[in-house]
Formats: sequence, C-alpha cells, structure tokens
Amino acid sequence: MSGFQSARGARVMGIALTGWLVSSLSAAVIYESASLGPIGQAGGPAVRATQFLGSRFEITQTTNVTAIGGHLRETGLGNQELFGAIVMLAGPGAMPGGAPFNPGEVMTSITFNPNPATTNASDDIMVPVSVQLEPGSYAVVFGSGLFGATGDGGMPFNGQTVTAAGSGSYFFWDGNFSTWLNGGGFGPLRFVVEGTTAIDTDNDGLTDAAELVLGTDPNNPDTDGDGMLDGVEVDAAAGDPCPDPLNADSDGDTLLDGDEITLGSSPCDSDTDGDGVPDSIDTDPVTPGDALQILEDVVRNVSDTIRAMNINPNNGEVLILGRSNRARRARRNILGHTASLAAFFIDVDLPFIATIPLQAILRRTDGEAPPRDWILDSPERDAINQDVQTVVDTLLSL
Ligand SMILES: [Ca+2]
Ligand SMILES: [Ca+2]
Ligand SMILES: [Ca+2]
Ligand SMILES: [Ca+2]
Repeated sequence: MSGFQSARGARVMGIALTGWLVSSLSAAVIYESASLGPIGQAGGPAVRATQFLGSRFEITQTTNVTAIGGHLRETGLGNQELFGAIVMLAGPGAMPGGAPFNPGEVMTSITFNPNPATTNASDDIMVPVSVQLEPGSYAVVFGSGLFGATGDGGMPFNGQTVTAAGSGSYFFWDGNFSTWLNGGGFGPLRFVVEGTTAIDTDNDGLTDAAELVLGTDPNNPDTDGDGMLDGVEVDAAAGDPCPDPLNADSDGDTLLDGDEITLGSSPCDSDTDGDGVPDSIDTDPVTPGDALQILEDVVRNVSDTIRAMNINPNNGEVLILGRSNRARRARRNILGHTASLAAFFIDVDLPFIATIPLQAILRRTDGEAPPRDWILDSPERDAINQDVQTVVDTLLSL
C-alpha cells in the first residue's frame, strides 16, 4: 500500500504575493485544522488526481458555510485548478462512503486556481461556497481529476501548527489503490471553513442570535402579536425604529401593524394619506379625502351603530344598560340623537361645537363613573368610545 506522495522538484518562489483571498465579512472561521505557516512555500503532500487530502470537522448547529480553503499551491499542470469539496461523513472518525465519493455525500464542490499569479508558490486561499450544513460530521477535501479540475498542487505544512480542532482530523484518498486512509503521519495541513451559524428556531427570518440582540422572542415568530412576523418587521424597518417588532401598533393609531398591511395603510404613519383623518377611522386611509366629510360619516356611522343595538332581552344580547326596555330605548335614542347632532355640527362647519355632544357620548362609554355608562362593557362599547375619541381629537386638531 502506498503512502501519500511528497512533492518533488518544487521551485520555491522568493516573493510572497497577496493571495486570492475571498471571504465574507460577517462570516467567522468555524473550523481550522492548523494555523498558517509562511506562504510562498513549495513542497508538502501532493493534491492531484491520485491523491486527495481531507480534514474532518464537526457542525454542532445549523451553519451556512460561506468559504472553504487552506494553505495550498499548484504547479502549473493541467488547467491549474484543484477542486475543493465538503463531504458528509457517517460519523466523527468516518471516511467518505464512496470511491472516492457517493453522489449524495458531496454537499458542495468548487474548482479554483490556488495561485494564478505564482505557479508553485503556496498561498492562504479562501474560496466562496454557499451551502447550509445541519449538525453532523463533515470533511473538507482538496483534489484533482474530478468536478472539472485537472491541475496538480500540494499543501505545504512547514511552519504550521496543528490546532486542537484539527488534531487527528486528516485523511487522504489513495487513487492508486482506490481507498481512503487516515493521514495520521501528515504534518499540520491547513484546512479552513468559514461560515455563519443560522439557527432560526421560530422560522421568522431572524436568527436566534439576532433575536437575542433585538429583544424579540426566539421561540415566537410574532413577538408583539400584531400579525407581522418579527423578521418581516425588521426587514421593513431597514434600520429605522418603525415598524417595531416589540410594538403591536408602531404608529399609535390603534390599528395593529399587521392589520395596516392588510388595509394597505402604513404601520408607521398614523395618517397614511395625510388628509388629517387618522387611519383607524379613515374610510379610505390611502386616498386623501375631505376631512370634515369623513369625520361626519364616521359619526353618522356611530349613530347608526347605536340605533341598531338591541334593547329587548327576548331578542338576544342586550348592550344598552337600563332596568327596562323602555329605559334602554330612551338611552339608545339619546345616544343616537347625540351622535346625529354632532354630525350636524360637523356638516355645518362647526367642528368645535360638535365635540360637545361627542364628549357626552364619551362619558357614557368610557367605563368610568360618574356618570354611569349606558353601554355594556364590551368590544362594541370600546370601539364606539375609541372612534369617538379619535374624531374629537381630530376635530380639535383641524
Ligand atoms: Ca427567529
Ligand atoms: Ca409582530
Ligand atoms: Ca398602527
Ligand atoms: Ca387619513
């Protein structure tokens, strides 16, 4: 059985050129078998069609690998390219299952020229890849004769120091005997994997790590419960404070952020169309209208809603409070008339006067006494109170 092939006749270049270094700024080194020795070297175990070099590594959490590389050189043969591959292994000490590879175990492969400018002089190389790895055992393998690479090169090890992670990780493909072998006798070979861990437990588009920084719940895709996913809010904000994944009503207009998206209004502008009427009561929040006309319509709608309320227990739920049908009917009529009166004042361009009857409705629907409320504590009462309050605030702001 043959051992691994040492490079011979290598010509050492005296000039160390800047390597073809490509790496993602945000990515971190997630595996490094050895620290870097001096670049510009020749020698080291060969990387060619008859000998691939590999190094095993473990992934403990879902990781997006952004680059693989190491300390490599090529000798100017063939197309001067080597291949790099990430191979899935059956376990921490396993070899690739194929001869050399089974189709399903190659997670990604690339070809590259380790040093186009300086044949045979080594360099520290990172080549971009894009593959997501689930927790498990993997290896980086460099070789030739596959994936379109026909070059010939090597991995110098002079001056490198094996890291704890790289200890015992090496193996190689002996193409002459079609077998994978452990490479315990190798010097420290530098294999590097870069990537970003990307656990997104609740699948809302933000990693758990990002949610920790933002203060959102990594186990709840919609932390503030407004119908917009945390990640969607952060994307939409694009660095601005709105929409806020921790505030269900980011612009404070009483409409939830998610509801505003459904309506077409802006979750970050309480009056999307700028006509003076807040989105929450604007009949068309995206088309500017006549503010007084809209407010009048809102108040007439409140009047209609009150007048339609049931006062007879025999006919279903009763929302108007009172001891008898007669008492309830009277209160319903007073509230309905009061709203109509306010609508009339708005119609004749007396917005301030209109707020007086509206204040009377607020006092009967605000959950506080005195005076006692005339409408049962219910979502219907709260909706009326909220709309009327918004109309009053808007009338006073015009
Ligand atoms: Ca998440
Ligand atoms: Ca949300
Ligand atoms: Ca809102
Ligand atoms: Ca508006």
